[in-house]
Amino acid sequence: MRKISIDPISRIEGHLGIELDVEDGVVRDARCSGPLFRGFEVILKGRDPRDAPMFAQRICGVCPLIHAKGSVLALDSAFGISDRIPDNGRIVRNLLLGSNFLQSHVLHFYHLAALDFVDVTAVAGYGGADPDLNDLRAFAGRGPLSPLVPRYEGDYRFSAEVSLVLLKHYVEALRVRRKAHEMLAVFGGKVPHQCGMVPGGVTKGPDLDSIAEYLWRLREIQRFVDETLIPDAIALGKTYPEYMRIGRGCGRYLSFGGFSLAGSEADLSSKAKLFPSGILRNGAVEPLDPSKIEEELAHSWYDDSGAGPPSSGETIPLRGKDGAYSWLKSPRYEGQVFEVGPLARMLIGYRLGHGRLRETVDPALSALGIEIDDLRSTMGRHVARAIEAGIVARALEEWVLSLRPGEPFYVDHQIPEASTGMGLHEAPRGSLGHWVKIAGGRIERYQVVSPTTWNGSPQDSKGAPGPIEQALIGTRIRDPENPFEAVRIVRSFDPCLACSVQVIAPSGRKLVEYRIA
Ligand code: NFE
Repeated sequence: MRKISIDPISRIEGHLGIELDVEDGVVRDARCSGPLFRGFEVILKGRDPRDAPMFAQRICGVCPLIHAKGSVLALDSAFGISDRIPDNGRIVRNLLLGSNFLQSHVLHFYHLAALDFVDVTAVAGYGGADPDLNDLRAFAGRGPLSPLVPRYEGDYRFSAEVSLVLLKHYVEALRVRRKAHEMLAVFGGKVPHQCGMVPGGVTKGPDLDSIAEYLWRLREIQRFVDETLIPDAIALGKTYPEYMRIGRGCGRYLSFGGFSLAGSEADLSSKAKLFPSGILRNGAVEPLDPSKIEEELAHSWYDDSGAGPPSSGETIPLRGKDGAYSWLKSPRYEGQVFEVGPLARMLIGYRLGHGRLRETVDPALSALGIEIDDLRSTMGRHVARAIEAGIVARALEEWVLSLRPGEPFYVDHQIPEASTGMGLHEAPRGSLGHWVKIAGGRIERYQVVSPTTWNGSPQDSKGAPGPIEQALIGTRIRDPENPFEAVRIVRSFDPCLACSVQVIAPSGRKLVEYRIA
């Protein structure tokens, strides 16, 4: 048995390590570990509940919007106003979050994952006049610079000519992301930590200027998504067809649903959502029941007494606990392992025949010559994410054009002395939940379960590995010194460790000392 340790994995958000046991060239066991502390749940205790969105969105610079949204949904429900949010407020919230979805999906494909398959060193041989490629060549020529190199050496199959086209898209994608940030700032004031989304609605109502400012940027991004991102993802799928089978994972999928089209955002069963909620297992979609979510701690550095539903579970750090190997907890639904993210949303929505999903997905499936269930794989996650960007971009256009200048965008409310609230919504990387308990008008408890906590979770009490671990197990590794297959699988989940671990010790007590070698 050979052990491979990749720690930290580069080109993801935050610190994630994996350890693989490899025998006869095949991964027999995998451990996925989040080695960092964060502190938001504890920081929020004792504060005015209205502080929560401002603090929570600082959990992560990549997906701050969804933490603002999870938080305002939890507070809307705690304040008893979930079904009173004016349409303008609901729609502007969608516009804010949707801008971040586009930014995040473009970021992941080009700047985090593509270089697993595209040889960036092809730019060294570029002799043309394209300023983007010349900039990239100059940057790469400065030496071994992250995020380009060092890297595990993959089997790069695109010709030098096609690689240069894809690398040009890599640079263009930076400008597209800036446009998406600008779109967000139209209604959110600033990025990454906006000030538009608040309990009760939003702080800025629509006017014709802001609608136009948002729309022209959106149209540029739409064009990039339709004409560049989706074709590039399909080209990747065609060029690396075996990755439609590699890294399949646990085969169960979960979605909290999101982007309300009408009515209360707290109504999880609503069909009026861009992404439906549901549980996909054994080939069928079942309704989501949030009371069936529990966090297990068998292999996490926490005291076991804190296990249970997020609404009552505790976060009691216990570094050095026997058998533990991660600061991530293990969220489970009815005790089972579930994958979350764009692939989960697509499989659930497709099976439910939801909205215009089939119209968008079917052409991509036929271009790839595959069925919907073939997407359950490393490459399927990339394709699903790209297609989803197209779906979100189209929906954003409809939403921004349905705003009504001059009509309400916020509802006034009182902060209750005592209450509880839950905010569930889909994030770019999957299902996100915020739970709040208010006592004496202040936050008494706050709990966050992020998408990467689901996907990157360690083994549970029954010994079932988490989704990323299951996707790694069974993979053939050609060269243990150069395990590029493993990082390709891990990156397809788009993990974010900043989001996944939010605990610190009370009052600065030292929990563990790291020596950086
Ligand atoms: Ni930090 Fe996040 C998203 C959330 S992932 S990126 O999307 O919530 O755990």
